Parts: sequence; C-alpha cells; structure tokens
Amino acid sequence: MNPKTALILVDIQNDFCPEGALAVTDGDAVVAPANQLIDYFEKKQWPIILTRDWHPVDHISFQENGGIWPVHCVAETPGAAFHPDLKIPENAIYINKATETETEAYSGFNGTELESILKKQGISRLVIAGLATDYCVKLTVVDAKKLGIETIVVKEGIRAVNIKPEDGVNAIAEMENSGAKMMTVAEILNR
Ligand code: VGL
Ligand code: ZN
Repeated sequence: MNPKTALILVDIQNDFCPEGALAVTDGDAVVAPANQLIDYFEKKQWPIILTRDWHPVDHISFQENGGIWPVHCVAETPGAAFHPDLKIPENAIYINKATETETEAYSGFNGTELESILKKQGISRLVIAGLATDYCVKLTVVDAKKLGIETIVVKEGIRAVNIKPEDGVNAIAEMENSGAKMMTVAEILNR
C-alpha cells in the first residue's frame, strides 16, 4: 500500500459489543483485525482515525425520543468508551459524531472535520473497519466513495446489527456497488 492511506476505525465502542446497550453479535470480533491494522499503519506512520458515536443523553435516535435505538454511546459514559482491548496509538485522531440532540449522523463524515482532515493530509485511500456494517460503516464508506477516495473495507473487520437478518449482506453489496473493495487483513498487509 502506498502512502496517503489512512485507517478509519468506526465506532469500536463498548455499547456495540456483547453486553453493550446496542450489542452487535460478535461486535468484539473486530478488535483483533483492527489491532493488526493499527500495528501496520503505525509502522508505516500513516494516520489512524477513530470515530465514535458520541450522543447527548437526550439524542433523537433514542426510543424514548421517538428514535429506533435503545440509549447508547452517551458521551463520556463507559458505554461510549472504546473497547478496552483496542490498541489505540498515542497519535490517533478522534472524530466524535452524532453529537447534536436533533440530528442523527451515521457517517463519520456527517457534521465532522473528517473530510477536511483527509484533505489537509492529502489522503487518497482509506482502509475502513468497525461497527456496524449496516449503519455507520456503510454510510462512512459510501460517503468516502462520493468524495472520490479509494476505499477498502476490511472483510473480517466489520459486524452488522442485522435488524433484518440480510441487512449486513445487503450493506456489503451496497458498499461494493459504491465502488469500495472488500479485502482481508492478510491481503491488505501483503499488498
Ligand atoms: C450505529 C446505530 C446507532 C453505528 C450508531 O455505529 O453503526 N448504529 N448508532
Ligand atoms: Zn448511535
């Protein structure tokens, strides 16, 4: 992989992992592939960006406010913390999203500095993994492709909410149709 590649780890937070408030089946299975990629990107000195769902307590996406989700990822609470086994490097870049009460934002680009950070650093390729395949990963990937960025999605580094059992599979098809490529960690490391 050439320079100008950044790693984006989407919402690898306690609430999306088993026993979390919005648990994704096997959500914590993304941690090991994410750590392999962190190690690789650190050695290359390429940017590592972590997004996090970072809601106010009264967020519009919560069921009690008419949304579809249980209360999750409330800013500064343990549920919003990154999975404890994630090997977050010191120079990681953090992107908080869906921080405004009245606005849902699944994509890491929605209402954040992400696009300008990538522009400033001249990033033309992204490797993306995290949670959840059918929401924040998908919307982040599709937005990256809309911006003309080459985008690789990590096959074993994503897991879906699957409100409908086919949601994850459909999300992968949508990401591929948007022009993103699916690759394994091994394929990325040996590229
Ligand atoms: C997400 C549902 C609600 C995600 C965030 O990170 O995919 N999903 N909020
Ligand atoms: Zn959320």
